[in-house]
Amino acid sequence: MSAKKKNLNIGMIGYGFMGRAHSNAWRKVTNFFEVPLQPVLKAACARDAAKVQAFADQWGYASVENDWRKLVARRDIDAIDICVPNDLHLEIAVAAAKAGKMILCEKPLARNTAEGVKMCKAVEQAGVLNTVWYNYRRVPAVTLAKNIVAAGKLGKIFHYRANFLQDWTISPDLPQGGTGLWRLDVKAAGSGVTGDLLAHCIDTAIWINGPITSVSAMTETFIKERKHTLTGKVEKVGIDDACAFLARFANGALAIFESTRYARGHKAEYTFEINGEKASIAWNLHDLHRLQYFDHADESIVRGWRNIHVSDGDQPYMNKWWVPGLQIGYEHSFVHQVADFLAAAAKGENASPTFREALETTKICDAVLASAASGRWVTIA
Ligand code: SOE
Repeated sequence: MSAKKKNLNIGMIGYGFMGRAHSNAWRKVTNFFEVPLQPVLKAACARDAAKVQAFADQWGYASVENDWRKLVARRDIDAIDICVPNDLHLEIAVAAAKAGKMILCEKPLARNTAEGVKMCKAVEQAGVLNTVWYNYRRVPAVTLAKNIVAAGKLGKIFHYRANFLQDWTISPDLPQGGTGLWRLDVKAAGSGVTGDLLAHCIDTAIWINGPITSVSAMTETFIKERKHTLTGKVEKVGIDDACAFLARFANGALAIFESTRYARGHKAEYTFEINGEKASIAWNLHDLHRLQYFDHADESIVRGWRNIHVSDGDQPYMNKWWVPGLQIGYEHSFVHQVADFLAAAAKGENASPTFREALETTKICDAVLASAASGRWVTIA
């Protein structure tokens, strides 16, 4: 550990899929990035004492807590990393902000806008650094897409198209609720694919193409009842299993978004395509290190879609990794988020997206669900 760097003591709440992805990022970041703060895995926290101890041992956390309130109250913790189901984000974030901790919250920010507004107020009143883990922004090919659009290479944007397709909830025997399945329980998750998957698509879209002004959506819950893991009873399913919506951007572009957990054969297929006056770009999470690019300015006899292998040192983040031609993967997007967070935190600044920025995505998710319920276009407030 560097003697010169100031430590940043991390308190991790949760040990599931995201607890692992974030812990990996905290552990790896200093090996590859010259960050000004040294993250220290100080404590992992979860209710299940045996499981959280095993997690702490595996990932190198120095201590464990079984009550997040105790973790938040600890004076030796600087930053709280929230990796628990969505229904706990608000309470933990508000308490952590009051305790003066920096907060990194897993996406989506909250179950709905009302909760998100309270979270924004809490971090802003306390003046604590805050960010939300929308990790796909920091896949180098996605960051490159953002940079290409920002540089004006596409010209006026006409269309934005995004999908996030999965197939893991097709079986009616799958219960809802509890560890691993809280995403099917509307009380814990807030919504289904809209908050879980379309939130990613929306975050990337508004980051690259600016504000969305109105939406018209349809949703469906294909399996209406499922056994609840916690109650043992068959209960109504409150989440959206699938959602498709049309949108208008403030810059005049039209958009189509679709997400489902019922697209047999698709495991985590997040794709987007942007069509502009001068050029188009397309990206697919299943090939995440590639960016497809079509430039109308190319000489006509060689004009066509370029398949850019994003691994060169002058492409985003790539000079920190291997040598040109050698690609990186999913977990690196989290490492990049941590690297950006630490660089900003050392200056007392926030890394994007802040809670306030991520609230925009939550507002759009709420508008999408409201539109699906009413059958009408909804304007984003
Ligand atoms: C759901 O299966 C899920 O894990 C989301 O919760 C993540 O945010 C997404 O990145 C992958 O799919």
